[in-house]
Amino acid sequence: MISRRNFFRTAGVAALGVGLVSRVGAASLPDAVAASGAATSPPPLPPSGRPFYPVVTLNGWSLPWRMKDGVKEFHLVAEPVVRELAPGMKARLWGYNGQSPGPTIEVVEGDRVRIFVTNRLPEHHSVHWHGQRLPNGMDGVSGLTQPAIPPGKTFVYEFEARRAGTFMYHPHSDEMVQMAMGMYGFWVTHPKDPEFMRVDRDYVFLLNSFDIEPGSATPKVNTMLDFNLWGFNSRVFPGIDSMKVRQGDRVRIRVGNLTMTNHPVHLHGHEFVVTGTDGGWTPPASRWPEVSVDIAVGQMRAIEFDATEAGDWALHCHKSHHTMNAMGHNVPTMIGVDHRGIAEKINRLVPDYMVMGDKGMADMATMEMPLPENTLPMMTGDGPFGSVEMGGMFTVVKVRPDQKPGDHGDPGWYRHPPGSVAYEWTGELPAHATQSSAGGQSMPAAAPAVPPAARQPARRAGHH
Ligand SMILES: [Cu+2]
Repeated sequence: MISRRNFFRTAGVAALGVGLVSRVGAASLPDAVAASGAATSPPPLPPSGRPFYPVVTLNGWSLPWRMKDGVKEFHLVAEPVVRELAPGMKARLWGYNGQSPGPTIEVVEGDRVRIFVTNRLPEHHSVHWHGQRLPNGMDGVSGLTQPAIPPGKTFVYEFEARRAGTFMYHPHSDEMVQMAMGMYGFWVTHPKDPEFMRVDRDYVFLLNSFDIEPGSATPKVNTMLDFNLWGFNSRVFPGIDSMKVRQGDRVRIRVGNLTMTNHPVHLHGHEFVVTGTDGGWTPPASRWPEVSVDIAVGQMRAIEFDATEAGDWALHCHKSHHTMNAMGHNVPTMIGVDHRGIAEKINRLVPDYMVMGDKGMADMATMEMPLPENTLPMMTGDGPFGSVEMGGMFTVVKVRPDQKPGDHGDPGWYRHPPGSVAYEWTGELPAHATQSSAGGQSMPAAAPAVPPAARQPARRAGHH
């Protein structure tokens, strides 16, 4: 069993000295523990209370609690935070206990739970416990079920975790702004019987999105759909940790969506079933095999599969714009356009203007681009065979025969058995395979002759 002290050390967390104003008095408040980084913390076994198998929060951690007179007490602190989205880019967000998203709260069905919420934001706040059965006055909708928590104040929520399942928490107070700034977290109520629906690996993460102008660090909170950074738990590829799995493990991945659009989450190499929603476990007769599951706004889906196939398997949103990092969506399509002459003319006005994209956009993953400070290439990430040409909502499930039970260490890239990797054909080719079907046919090109970037000298290369 991991001790509380050891847990703090492994999780890289430190106690915060918080100036608290509360009618219960500072002496009776639980520690406000804060995480200092974006590492995935190994799951601590519960040091007190009823037993459960903890979840692993991708690039996140679970909030420690204390037991007081049979009540499980947590302390959430709503506050401005700095979150590294991926190496090379930090964002000024709002979150809980040092990070966005906030820490995962783990309790057991039937637990009496008390959550102290301290508001260190510059504006008022409240926390809604999405999906839970609880007294109406604990539902956290400011104005409707409680007065908003003013800056500097601490409110107390208390209820019984009546139903096992996966829930989210998020503000219900200036909600659009506070969620656009990164405020949300996961809540897992484990079943009373730890063996019920037992799995070997149990991951949780939230889908999220930000609109951060390259060169700046604060999200634009009024953006409705045109986000430029798509993440798992406020990280973007290549900043998202991989999931490490032993071959044959039963794996559960719980994914919540608190963005402004749906995300079809796709797993390679395996079929899965949806075993849970935020409404509870799905009845077994309602499950069918899938390789993608569309997660609508405000929904959670728990998927489960037997990781029978060894390898490095991609797990990503299937909207291809969501596996890109910051880029301009008003870049014209230049495929098939000969713009060498245009580039010469533009270079007389903008000396370092670069034309690209006439053969596709894959060169953007590897070219040395003049990027502003504090932003990320549109697609990147080195794999064992070259650039992965991805960004955003993308990670890898690493299935290995020799990964030890409970070991979340990185085994490195998969070593493919000889003869099991796609290879180059070196034999003869039939004639129709050596010439383009479109060859010799005159068709108009898709793009305007002069890209808009040429009219915006400050935005070099039209790539942001
Ligand atoms: Cu998506």
